[in-house]
Amino acid sequence: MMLRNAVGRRAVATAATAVCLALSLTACSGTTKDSAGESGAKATGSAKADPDAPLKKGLKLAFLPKQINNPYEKILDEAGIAAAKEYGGTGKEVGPSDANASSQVSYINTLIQQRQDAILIAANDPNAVCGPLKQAMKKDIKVVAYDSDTAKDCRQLFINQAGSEQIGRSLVQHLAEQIGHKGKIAILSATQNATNQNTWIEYMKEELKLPAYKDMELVKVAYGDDADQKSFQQTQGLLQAYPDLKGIISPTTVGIAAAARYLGDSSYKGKVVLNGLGTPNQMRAYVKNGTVEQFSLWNPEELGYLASYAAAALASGQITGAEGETFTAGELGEYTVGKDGEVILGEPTVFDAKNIDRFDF
Ligand code: RAM
Repeated sequence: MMLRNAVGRRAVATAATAVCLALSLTACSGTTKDSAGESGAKATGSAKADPDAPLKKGLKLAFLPKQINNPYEKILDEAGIAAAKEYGGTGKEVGPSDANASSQVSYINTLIQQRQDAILIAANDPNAVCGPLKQAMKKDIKVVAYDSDTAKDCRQLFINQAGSEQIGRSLVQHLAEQIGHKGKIAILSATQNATNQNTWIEYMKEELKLPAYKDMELVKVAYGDDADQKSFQQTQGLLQAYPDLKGIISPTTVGIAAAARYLGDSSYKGKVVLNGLGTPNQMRAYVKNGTVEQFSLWNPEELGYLASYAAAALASGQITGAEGETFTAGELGEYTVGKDGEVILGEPTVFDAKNIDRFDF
């Protein structure tokens, strides 16, 4: 079994169902509004899917994360590479050490020269990578965005961790409950161009417009660039500028861990609520010492695994990226391609002191 956390996966499903029941229906509907625009399937031209085509042997996959030194992206890519071994292919991870808008471009060009069968990309910018990705697709290299999307016509599929609307809205809902729907809040994001964070933040802002949040004010969106030290300093800056801040949402695993480290050693510990997206292994200590009460995430191993199988299905002609096509993602089972080439992994899980020790990633 390639997924290290197979037991954890079942736990995720169970915990997610429980969380879902505890949330409003809107938060659990899984609908996304961020999929307007051109269909990713267009890039495939007139190719027809053959659902019975076997997965080709010897496929070469390249994973291009936002940045290689991000522990979250590492989990995704290692799981995707392990999945490739399951179906007789090979995978590798290449990528920049910072998450700049254009830092991935030269890597894409090299991967095209190497004639990879598929490029999987967690995009640092929806448009900066588009030219080279279109070149790749012209040369029949399949392009799958995972974690963070490109513009829709620059890839054939986007493997999304969960519905973007659900992620954004539920983070506001959770924080609001923790601070009694009252007070100043801030967001500590990743880079200014990150497609995934920006989409989630749009939905956070939408949620905050509802009457339930009339006594809450979003005072600032800060950017830590998914760099640990910058995220730490941005947290410090937020609290200096807004000493009466009640809560911070950090929808990035790098940001939330750095913010927790800052808060945990400061007089704000236990006073300023921190919520967002983190990995249990990075956040465990802060949950145990009372700095953080809860945060969310999906299983990143599953996301990498699903993306890998989706790329193989594309490269084998099982699917083209058109809405309604289905494919089997190994032990995760069957998935359906949604609107605009989006495939959704599942529901996020909320982690807290009660369940965090059941997870190891
Ligand atoms: C960071 C990255 C990544 C995001 C997670 C939640 O690791 O910004 O893109 O999905 O956080």
